[in-house]
Amino acid sequence: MSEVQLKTLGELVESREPGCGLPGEVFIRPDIFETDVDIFFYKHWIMVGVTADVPEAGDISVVDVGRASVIIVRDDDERIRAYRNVCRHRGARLKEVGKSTVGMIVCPYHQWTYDLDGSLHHTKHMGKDFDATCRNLRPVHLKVVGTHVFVCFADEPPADIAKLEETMAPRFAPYDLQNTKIAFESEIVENGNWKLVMENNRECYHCEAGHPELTLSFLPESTGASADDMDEAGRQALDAYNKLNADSQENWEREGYICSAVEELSGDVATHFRTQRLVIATHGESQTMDTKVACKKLLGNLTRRDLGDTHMWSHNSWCHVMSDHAMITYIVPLTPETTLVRTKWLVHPDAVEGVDYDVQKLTEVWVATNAQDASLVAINHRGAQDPGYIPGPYSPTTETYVVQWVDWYAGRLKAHGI
Ligand code: 3BY
Ligand code: FES
Ligand code: FE
Repeated sequence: MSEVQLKTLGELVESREPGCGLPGEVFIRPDIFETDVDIFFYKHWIMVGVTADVPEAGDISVVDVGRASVIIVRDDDERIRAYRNVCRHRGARLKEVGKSTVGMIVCPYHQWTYDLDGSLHHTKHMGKDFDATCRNLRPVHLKVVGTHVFVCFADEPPADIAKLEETMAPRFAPYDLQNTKIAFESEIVENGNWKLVMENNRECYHCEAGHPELTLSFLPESTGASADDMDEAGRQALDAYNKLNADSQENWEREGYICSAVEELSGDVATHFRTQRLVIATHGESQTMDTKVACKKLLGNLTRRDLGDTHMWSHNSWCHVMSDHAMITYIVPLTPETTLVRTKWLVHPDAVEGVDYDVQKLTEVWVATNAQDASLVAINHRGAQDPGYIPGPYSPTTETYVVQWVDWYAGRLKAHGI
């Protein structure tokens, strides 16, 4: 009996037609999933939370990523640290996924006890020669950018996160994002491979039909449609949009709010990101149903409501930061066919629910958008598994960031010898 030889991931990625999607196999094969997690989630910087997950000393947030798990903790000096969630005795998981508050980290198995700075503080029965100083929790590399918590499990994390840090720090600064609270968070398990979740996020081809709430705050012409595809009215609207954007950006820049697009999306860079400040439609304030702020108390010490939308993409996250709130999402692959999508809505820490903001109004656009994307990802995943699927061409105008996303994926595989 002859065995069917499976193509390698490298071969499958290379086999794609120029300008077309990846073959369906890369979205379900367990061996490819393992490789993806190993390269894209263990060897690159990934976003795993926000500083408001651990607002006080002793607060802990645990996030599982593949077989790895990270404990994010705010220590007694208010510093945020990250450790492998593995006991230095016989490896028991120290803390379950989610948030808790502790004085020390105590292993549930034989009660080895660690300080919040990771040092092994107390053990029983280990003999007088036991050197506790060699058994501290293993640190995980951590960077806080704005409020985003990035970690990297690799021994030597990619150094090019410096570009993301230096780009984003001054853009996020006016919002004082470390001084925020979580007004609401949501967790969705999407029925699709993580790469399809990311592809979906990198295009707005589906927005007009798929996101009636989100598009209220998007100028339709901002979604990447090309003038070639428009009628005269469309072209006029595009010109008006371009002018509004240019005028707003000039005005914002004059006041020190950085607007320009920065993209580090090529396969040569390990830390993939994009940012830009964009105009919000109609009232220009926030991604809400009426495009006005959902929270009366603005972030930081802001007084202007019309600061547009500063977005940032990384390879496992996206966010929209506006004058009154920030909406921040990150993803974690769970299985080849499922992906966890976590979203947090941040507001000023002194904002009072029911007085300054209403959770429903604050969240309705992105709650709806996330649910819509979940079903789009699910049908994409299912159809791409059909033996009859032949990947078709991406739009050269509205899907250029998907093309770049797939090229980045291919480039990083190559960089890791795949
Ligand atoms: O983050 C965004 O705005 C995503 C949602 C849908 C399309 N898009 C660019
Ligand atoms: Fe943690 Fe034994 S495994 S104390
Ligand atoms: Fe979408």
